[in-house]
This record gives sequence, structure tokens and C-alpha cells, in this order.
Amino acid sequence: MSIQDQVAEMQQRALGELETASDLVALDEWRLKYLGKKGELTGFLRSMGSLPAEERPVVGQVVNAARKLLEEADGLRQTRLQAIALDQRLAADRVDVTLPGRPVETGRVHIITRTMREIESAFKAMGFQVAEGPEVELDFYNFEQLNMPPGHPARSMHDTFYFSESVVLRTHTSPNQIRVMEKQKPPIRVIVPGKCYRSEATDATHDFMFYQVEGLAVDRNVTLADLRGTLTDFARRLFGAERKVRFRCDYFPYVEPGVDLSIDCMLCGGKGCRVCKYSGWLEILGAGMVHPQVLRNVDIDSEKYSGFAFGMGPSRIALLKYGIDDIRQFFRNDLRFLEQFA
Ligand code: FA5
Repeated sequence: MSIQDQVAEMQQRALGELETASDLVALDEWRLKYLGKKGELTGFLRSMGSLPAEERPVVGQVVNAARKLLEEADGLRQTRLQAIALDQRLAADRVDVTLPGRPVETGRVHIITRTMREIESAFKAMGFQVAEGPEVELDFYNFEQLNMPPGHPARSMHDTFYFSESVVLRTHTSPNQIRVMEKQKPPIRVIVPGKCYRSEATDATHDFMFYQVEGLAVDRNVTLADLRGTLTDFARRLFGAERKVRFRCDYFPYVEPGVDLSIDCMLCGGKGCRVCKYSGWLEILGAGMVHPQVLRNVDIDSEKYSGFAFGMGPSRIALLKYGIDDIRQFFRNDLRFLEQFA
């Protein structure tokens, strides 16, 4: 058989096999077999060396024509098989748009964060700004500038974590009264939320880490009536417009006079229950008029200016607001507890 006939036979066979290549893998194999480097067509080109010189161009033409034809057929078959493969994939992966969606797990705002935000927005509505201060604090700010020099008996009310004699974990947010007044001159209206630490034996109402929100207002002619008005408004914004409030004398070395603020117990309506310890009242914060010495400590003229300060614990406020019986629940990270306040 002449080479031309052999090429024609191979071409016929290749076209026949191409029709039976049922997927892209089979097509690859087919391509290797006929068009690949070691394929049959290349075999013919190689064998041309043994032909007489005048036959070579003719055979070369026949082989090239066959290559062209097979390559075109290959391209067509490939397009067809790709379309079939795509159809199969689409059929297998069909999306059922009528299926109900999978629920997306969303996080929740922690109940303490939520309470802090409620407190912040109550004071923002009254023109207070929000500031921050360090948790690792100097004894100087935590105690000394607040009229509690070393050895002062009031220090014993704060069970303090000491890093060194002069560096503590802040036991309250009040050092920020000093920090704010050092930087800013009156008029001042600021609240400072943040974490505080006390080396306490913990119980249902005491934790060793808790939040406080400090407040400070300093200006000309600020009086105890302003303190009462501001804090009464705050208590009613947070606990309901019908709340009764009670101010009583209290003692903090950095205010004079000092007071604490209670609201009538919303659980028993003031009749007396376990939560209010049968008193009908719930204490929510400590406050007072900024002590003139504290103003002098930061070079504010106490003859011209006066102010009030207050400090509250959002954890205790959240306990009361949501009827929770143990403050330690907040940071145990038990989702069963936290999810209740979604
Ligand atoms: C103070 O810390 C004062 N600095 C508040 C103050 C500021 C008075 C400005 C006057 C002027 P006291 O120790 O009472 O006060 O704490 C304030 C609030 O912090 C408490 O009412 C309570 O809600 C919260 N708190 C105190 N200790 C703990 C604790 N161990 N665990 C949880 N909350 C606490």
C-alpha cells in the first residue's frame, strides 16, 4: 500500500474513532494517538526520510492535509464535548431556588455592652462627651489627687491590685476626673466608661473585674441642684419615667457633700422584696460636689468654678434592670445565659 493510501486509511480510522470519543478525557487520548509528538501522523513524517526525494513533497502535502482535517475535526468535537460536559454539570448542580435559605448565625451585643451604651446615650442626650483612661493607673491619680494620700483610711474601701508601690490596676474610674481636668478647662461635661479591678472575695454582687461609668461636670455656678436634676433625669431615662429617686448622704473623700442615689425597686414597686433587701430602694450610684481641693490639685480656681461627679457600676445596673441574680454570670461566657438577652 502506498503512503498516500496508508494516510487515507489512518484518516478514515481517526475520524471514526473521534465520533466514539465520548468525553474530554477520551478526546485527549485520541489527540495523543493521532496528532501527538509520538502519534501516527508524526510517524508518517518521520518515515518520509526513506522516500525518494521527488515523492517527499507530495507525501508531505497529503500528511499536512490530513493533519489539518483532523485538527479541525478535533476542534469541533472538543466544542461539542465541552457543551455536553457543561450540560451535565448544570443538571447535576441545579440550584433549587425554592429551598428555604440556611439561617445565618449572627452575634449579639453583650448585655453589659448594651447597658453601657444605654447609659452613654442617656448622658450624650444631656450634652456629655465620652472619654477614656488607662486601666493600669498611677497611685497618684487613683488615690492621691483624689484626697486619699498614703495611709488615708478610705483607701481600705478599695482592695487594690498593686504592680508596685506607685502603679495599680485602677479600682474605680474616678482617676479620670483628674486626667480630664488636667487636659481640659471648664466648662466640662464628660463621662468615662471602663473596666475597674478590685481584689475582692467575689459574691453575687461583687466581682474582681467590673465596669464603671464616671461622670464629671465643671462650670461656673454648678450646684447640688444640677447634680440632682441631671441624675434624676438619667435614672428615669434608664429605668422608666415613673421611677422615684432618693438621694442620701454618703462619703467619698473627693466630693463634698457626697451622696448616693437610689431608685424605688421596680420589682416590688417599693413594697420590699429579696432584690431590694426588703428596703424598697435600689442604690445605683455614688456622687457629690467635686471637693475644692481636687479642683485646686488641677489648678482650677475653686472660687470661680464648681462641679459635680458621679460613678456607677453598669454590672449592678444590669442586674437590677434584667432581674439577674449573680453578677459573676456576665463574664462566664455561658452562651445559654447570654443568649437570653438577645
Ligand atoms: C466608687 O468607686 C466611686 N469612685 C464613685 C464616685 C464617683 C463617687 C464620683 C463620687 C463621685 P463605689 O466603690 O461605691 O464608688 O463603686 C461605685 C459602683 O461600682 C458601685 O455602686 C457598684 O455598682 C460598682 N462596684 C464597686 N465594686 C464592685 C464590685 N466588686 N463588683 C461589681 N461592681 C462593683
